[in-house]
Amino acid sequence: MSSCAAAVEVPGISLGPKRPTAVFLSPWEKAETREQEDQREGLLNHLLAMLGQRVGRRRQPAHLLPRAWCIPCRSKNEWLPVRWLKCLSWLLLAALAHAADPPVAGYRVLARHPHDPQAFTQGLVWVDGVLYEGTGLYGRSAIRRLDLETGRIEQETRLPPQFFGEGIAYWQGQLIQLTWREERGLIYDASSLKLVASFAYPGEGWGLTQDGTHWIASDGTETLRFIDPKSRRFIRLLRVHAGDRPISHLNELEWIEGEIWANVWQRDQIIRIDPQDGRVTGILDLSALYPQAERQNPEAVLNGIAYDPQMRRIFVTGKYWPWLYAIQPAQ
Ligand SMILES: [Ca+2]
Repeated sequence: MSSCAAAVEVPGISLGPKRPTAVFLSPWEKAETREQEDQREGLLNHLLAMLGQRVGRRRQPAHLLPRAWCIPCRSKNEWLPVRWLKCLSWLLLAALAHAADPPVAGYRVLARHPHDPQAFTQGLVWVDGVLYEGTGLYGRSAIRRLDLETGRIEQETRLPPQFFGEGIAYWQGQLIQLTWREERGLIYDASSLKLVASFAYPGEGWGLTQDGTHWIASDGTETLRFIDPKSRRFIRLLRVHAGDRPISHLNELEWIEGEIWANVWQRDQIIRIDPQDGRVTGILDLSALYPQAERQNPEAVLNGIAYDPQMRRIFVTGKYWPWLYAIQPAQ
């Protein structure tokens, strides 16, 4: 397997060419491209050839098998049990693919709080006991301060109708909010929610968080942008991957104890990302929190992560979700 160029230093705002997709699929996973299918087929053939040589060398008693299950060995007057070898190749590939998958962790629900079911949640952040939410859609976008226990909107600033609000992050007494395709970032005073400034932001804005030094933003691809808060220039790109598989559609973000946690658009899983190399180190499967069967709207996807470091609880919710959950991952 090839290695990943995970962190890339870039001048200016160029994101560079997209790396071709390389995938290590288990036998039953659906290949999304011809390249993936060919790679899997090649690996299976390689395993089959390797196993065939082994069996031939050890003079496996293939004559005990029906002839229909065997193929002739080129160098010797023997028959190889090719169907057995094929099965073994598949099992080996499955085991290899499974070994490369990040572990899925359990969690426990600490509390469930009401959440505005009309909120198209795009950003969530907890700052010293205060919960903020950024919402999207044209004409309905806002930034809000919420009462955790009741879900009541304590204060709200609406965005101009031409702005589609996206991720939010707290930074030095201010809240930063990205916009989807308007290429502007908005800055609010955190205590009054008054818009105090804006800045140019090239490309699409999706999720936003910060690690104490940089802002970290997603744009719907597998690449995270590290941004210098002063110059607002992109200073580093981080490609997120599980094994050799790029993980795209990264959405809402949260910095949690040295890791980046990310929603993946239209998935009920949150992934944990190593900020050094972009590797997915774990997965939290939240599909049982608000089951798909109960959702009225196909856009009601999991989106929104906030972290309370004092009580070590993680708040999660989604677009149009009637509930916001406080959870703790299993140790
Ligand atoms: Ca967040």
